[in-house]
Amino acid sequence: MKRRKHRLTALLLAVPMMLAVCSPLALAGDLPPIPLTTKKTRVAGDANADKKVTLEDAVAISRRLAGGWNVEINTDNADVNADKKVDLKDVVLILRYLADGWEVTLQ
Ligand SMILES: [Ca+2]
Ligand SMILES: [Ca+2]
Repeated sequence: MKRRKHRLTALLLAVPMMLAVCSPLALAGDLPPIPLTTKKTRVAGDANADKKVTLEDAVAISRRLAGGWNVEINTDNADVNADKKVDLKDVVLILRYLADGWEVTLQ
C-alpha cells in the first residue's frame, strides 16, 4: 500500500513536469540567469539556484536535456548523483526526493 502511494506521488509529480517541459509557452527567456556556486553555496538538486529543491529544478534539467529551450542550469547543483554528468538519472533522483519515502539522498 505504501509503495503504491509512492508510485502515485511520483506520477503526480512527473505529469506536471512533463507538461511544463512540453508546453509551447515554456520558451526561452522565461528563466533568470543561473549564478555559479562554490562549495559553500552548493545545494544539491537546486538546478535553478534559488536555494530550494523543487519541481522547477527537475523541469529546468529536463528542458536543458531536451534541448530547444535556452535554459541555464547550475550543473554543480544538478549533478545529484555525483557522476560528473547531468542526465535523466539526476531528474529521477530529484523527483524521488520530492516524492519522499524513496530514501534518496542528493549528493
Ligand atoms: Ca531550485
Ligand atoms: Ca549526475
